[in-house]
Amino acid sequence: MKLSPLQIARYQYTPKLPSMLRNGIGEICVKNGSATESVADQEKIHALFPNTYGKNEITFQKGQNTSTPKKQAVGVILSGGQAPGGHNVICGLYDALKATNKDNVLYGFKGGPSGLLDDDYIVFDDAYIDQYRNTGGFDIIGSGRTKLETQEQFAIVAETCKKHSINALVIIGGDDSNTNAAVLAEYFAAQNAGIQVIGCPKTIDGDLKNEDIECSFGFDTATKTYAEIVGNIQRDANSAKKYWHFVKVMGRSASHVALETALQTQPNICLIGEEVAEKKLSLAQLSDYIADSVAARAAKGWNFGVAIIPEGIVEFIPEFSMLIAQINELLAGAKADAFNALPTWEEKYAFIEAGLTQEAMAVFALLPQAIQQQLFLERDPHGNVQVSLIESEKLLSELVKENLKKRKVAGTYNGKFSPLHHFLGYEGRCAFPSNFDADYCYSLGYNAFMLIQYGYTGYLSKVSNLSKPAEQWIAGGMPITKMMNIERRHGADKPVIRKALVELEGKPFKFFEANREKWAIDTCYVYPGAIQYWGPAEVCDQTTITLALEQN
Ligand code: FBP
Repeated sequence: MKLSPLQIARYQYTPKLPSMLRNGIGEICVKNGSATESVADQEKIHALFPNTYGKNEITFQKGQNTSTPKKQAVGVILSGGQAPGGHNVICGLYDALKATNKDNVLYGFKGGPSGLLDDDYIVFDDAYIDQYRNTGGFDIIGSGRTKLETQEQFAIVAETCKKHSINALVIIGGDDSNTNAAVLAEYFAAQNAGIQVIGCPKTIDGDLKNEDIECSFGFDTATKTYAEIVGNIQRDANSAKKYWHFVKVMGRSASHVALETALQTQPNICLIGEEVAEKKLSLAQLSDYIADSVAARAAKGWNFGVAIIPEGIVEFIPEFSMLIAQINELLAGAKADAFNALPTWEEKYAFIEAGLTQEAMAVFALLPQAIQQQLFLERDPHGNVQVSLIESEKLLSELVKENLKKRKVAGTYNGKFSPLHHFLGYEGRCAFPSNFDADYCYSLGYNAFMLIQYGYTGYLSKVSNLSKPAEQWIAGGMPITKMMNIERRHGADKPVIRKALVELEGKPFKFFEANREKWAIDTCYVYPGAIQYWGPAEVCDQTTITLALEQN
């Protein structure tokens, strides 16, 4: 494999650990915190997790290591979408495991949770691990989206572990994967299987966040990468002065990625899905809002601008959700075959018109034809519309175009509107981790091993105080059950980790809200440039603005 100069140089980077983990394995002891309770539905969660519920929060501190020496065999998986820093979690885990006892073994199960079911693994050694230090991606062992959630699957995982004498598993994943980690930990505890389970908080989406998890890893690097690109686009827009750029950014339902990218770049427009839902905004209101900015800027002679659109926006527009629900119903079961058999779009359109309510049809009729057709193309395995595939950036720019035409006729707008479209997602998920993510991830992995060494199970590797320099970070563990509540999923009550959406009362949104009016009309662009790995701390070790605002 040919290595880039940056990759070679990044191999030399030594990730920074929190001070309590810096003194060598023999000098790490446990400080017990208080017993925990789940964030809601305490009785139900307790009943579902009788063996792992209510345990104490713990932190590590400097002091004599009192853990029982024993040979450890640990398995690790990466679960879900890629996030920068995943490799460093494994490197930190490996280094702590080997520093504790060189005979300890780390198994990497390949392709995500399915690797555990298929017993598809590698055993890490120094040479293999060294190729992945401080690099982006999940290619060290691959990832996957198979869910570990049934008793049958748990029994297979127990068999796999037994076969290799594995006494602990580390699951690196998002809210669902960590929920499943807690369920698996409870299963093993109930069976007395002698297998511990530790989770690590991953996702670029930033929606695995609560009192205990200040941010999931990968959010920092991904948003800095998107902000660099949006900044570059803004500079191009401000140079050429002829395009409006509509940039959709990943992040699933939550708008954390969009908000952070906007805080870093100060675009003219950034929509926040959670606000759209709260205010029940319609497509017409959204197009009006954007067209107001286009018109106001055009009046100053600026026929250019940048709008950031969160990936999940359409789910939050009430009339759009209603339309999607009706389309799902319209094409349920065999009705989809009848629809698909119709040879022309005109016939399909008539079928749709006959099946939707007047209200839903009015929304459907508003959509550009390309988007109308998209709603009937890609369906998920349940036959539902795949909302994430809808090109909302094109939908909105089309609606704005129509809106501006009407303004032209009314004489209230006399500019030019040439939209361009972008979708930023995969560009950021495997970037070289920023120093923050390199340090945070390595610490999470190192810390995960200390939790294993001290015998904890059903815990999340927790590193906090993240807006401070790494040496002031606090390492420890939190029972995953503390983050759980009961939610309705697929028609059943399930214990799950609560997903964190953007809080409209939170400081990041408030800051954005206080400034966006000016950003919409003036040109206040900020150009963050590329992530820097060497140089002054204020350039290289900055956290996200979201984290800085949340922690003052
Ligand atoms: P996770 O929730 O698994 O971390 O994935 C995040 C994400 O990047 C979302 O932002 C995006 O909607 C989704 O993954 C894309 O999934 P895929 O990689 O399967 O295309």
